[in-house]
Amino acid sequence: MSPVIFITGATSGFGAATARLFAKNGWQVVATGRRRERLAELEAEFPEIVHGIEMDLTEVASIKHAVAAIPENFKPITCLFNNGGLALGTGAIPDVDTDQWQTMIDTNIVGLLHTTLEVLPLIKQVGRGSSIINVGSIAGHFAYTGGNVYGATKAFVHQFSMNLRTDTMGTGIRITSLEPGHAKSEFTAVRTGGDFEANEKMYADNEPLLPEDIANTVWWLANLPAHVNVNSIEIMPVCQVPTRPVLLKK
Ligand code: NDP
Ligand code: 8X3
Repeated sequence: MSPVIFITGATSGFGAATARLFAKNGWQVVATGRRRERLAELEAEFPEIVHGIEMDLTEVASIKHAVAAIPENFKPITCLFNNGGLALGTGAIPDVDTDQWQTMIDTNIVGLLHTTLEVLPLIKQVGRGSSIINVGSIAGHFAYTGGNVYGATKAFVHQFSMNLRTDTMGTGIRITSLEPGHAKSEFTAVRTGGDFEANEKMYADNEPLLPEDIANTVWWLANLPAHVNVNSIEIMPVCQVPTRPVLLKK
């Protein structure tokens, strides 16, 4: 049987690129996200290999329903890619929208927690050689104006990943906090409430990471020898430096 990767946020950016890379290279893929039409595109591209399941990370019932709906031939799970997430808003406190704060917390923290809890029994069946790869961000440890709650949700992802390692000690599961910097996807369009022009502008005069760069990193992590655990990875494009990492444009 082929190894299986369960991906959150497979409808765009890092998740979609990872789904395609793994599907092309002999893995089966459970692809999740809210946008059914994009899941259908992936299924059509890789019939029998990609199985799409609609899932909303902000609804615990939706997560439980999605995991319960994984077909038998897509079990057990070898890798969980906890990638789905978002930033909303760029305002400095107190110029913020607290509904946006709540959505980021519900998606990036609560959704990731419940996905992990639900998928864990299916990963434990694989044990040695399996992995959970959680998407944090450089925003989890570099402060920038307007990064307030988004960055804090990603700091949570880092520490939760380390704590999960201790809780799952002895199971053989590897756990990584994957922390990218500036990367081109729909991230800025979502953050700005659908401004695709702002999205293009953000990446126009620089050379950001591409979703494929993240997919290649996930591939490397998931295929490391079974005794190797990379705790965390910070990955940036060459145009971004750790002393001044933020490219946010007002
Ligand atoms: P995209 O906006 O391109 O993709 C985000 C994905 O998350 C989509 O597939 C979307 O699916 C999914 N998602 C968002 N909200 C929900 C929800 N409520 N339920 C289910 N799925 C949801 O951005 P990226 O690919 O860049 O983002 C992927 C991850 O990487 C995020 O966690 C982001 O915070 C993180 N990140 C991004 C960086 C960047 O510069 N791009 C840098 C560092 C980290 P759908 O809308 O169909 O539900
Ligand atoms: C996305 C990176 O710096 O735009 O997590 O917040 S940043």
